[in-house]
Amino acid sequence: MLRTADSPLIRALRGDRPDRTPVWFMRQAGRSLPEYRELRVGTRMLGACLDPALAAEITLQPVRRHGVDAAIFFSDIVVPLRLAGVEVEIQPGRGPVFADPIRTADDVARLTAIDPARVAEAAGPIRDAVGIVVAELGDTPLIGFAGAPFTLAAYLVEGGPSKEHLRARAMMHADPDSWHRLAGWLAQVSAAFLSAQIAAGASAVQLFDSWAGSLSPGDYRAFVAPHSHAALDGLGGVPRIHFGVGTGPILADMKLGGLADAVGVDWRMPLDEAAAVLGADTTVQGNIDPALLSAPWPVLDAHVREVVARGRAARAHIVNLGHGVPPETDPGVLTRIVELVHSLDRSVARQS
Ligand code: 1CP
Repeated sequence: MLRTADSPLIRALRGDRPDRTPVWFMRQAGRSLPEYRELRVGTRMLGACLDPALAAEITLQPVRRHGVDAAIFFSDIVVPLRLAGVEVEIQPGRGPVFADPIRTADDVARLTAIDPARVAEAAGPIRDAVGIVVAELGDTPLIGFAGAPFTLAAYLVEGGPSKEHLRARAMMHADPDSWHRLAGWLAQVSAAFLSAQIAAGASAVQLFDSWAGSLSPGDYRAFVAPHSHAALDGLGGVPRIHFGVGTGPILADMKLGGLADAVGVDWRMPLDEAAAVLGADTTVQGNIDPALLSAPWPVLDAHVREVVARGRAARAHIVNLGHGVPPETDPGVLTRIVELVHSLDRSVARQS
């Protein structure tokens, strides 16, 4: 961690305004890059995640190509469940699918009887991959990640991807005891996955609660926030980023009482408004609209400049997208955004 302590990303997470505004992209690994598609031929997604040399190489590709200020570890939110022994596959073009959805109190009891320590025991390939990555990255930080309990439960309870996550939201109210047992167990599983990445050299972590925006603020506070807090607590001094989509109404809650050093903001809320809600003790991350990645460059250029300008209202800003890179994105556009963000800092420095 010392190696990366003065990097723009880690400084911004601590609340400094480094000379260069850090920029990275959610889902920068394994999406739009032709060199990724080439490497993945003949290997299933979870197989790639558990092959240390392959996962390390895919993690490093976007750093080499775009000059981003951080790597995000190539893996998936369901990998720790697989390490715990849960039967899950990632279907191309669809996403995670579970052989046995967790719907009843008995299902929850059976699942949560698995000792979360199994994740740490089975995480050898994760630690090996992280080790290879950090040795190559030098002073560029690696961000480790995990899925938040609610977003993981949205897949587990449904059995696969869903739009409104009705079954998970129903369980909270129909059987709150089972819900809390499930979410509490998922928090331990995600914490074990984060700890493995940190132990092997990750310099920061991000908790993805991608689907938290489907919850009412009352449900978020009662049924979800305490478990997300547990997933991110007890990781030592490693800085933490907390991200969700459509979280405008629960943005202040996403701070998790100050545990999150940075909160991710999607494209729906201007960053100066987000900064006013989050206050002076939280860094903002975001919020280029992924839809504009396919717009003519002058349109995207103006949008990125506006995002950076509004981000100045926060104590510090990490430039990112409001959600992941769409798979059909032209990678050259991402490189151009990195160059633009870095050049804006120099032009502001010259003026002052
Ligand atoms: O930069 C990176 O791509 C890093 C690796 C990464 C991350 C951070 C992957 C690889 N997945 C994730 C996290 C993840 N996985 C999230 C949170 C981030 C987000 O909101 O985008 C979520 C919700 C998932 C679940 C998931 N896994 C989906 C979404 C399904 C849905 O509900 O629409 C999908 C399609 C996957 C598979 C997956 N994960 C990653 C890749 C490269 C792929 C596609 C693999 C393939 O089809 O071969």
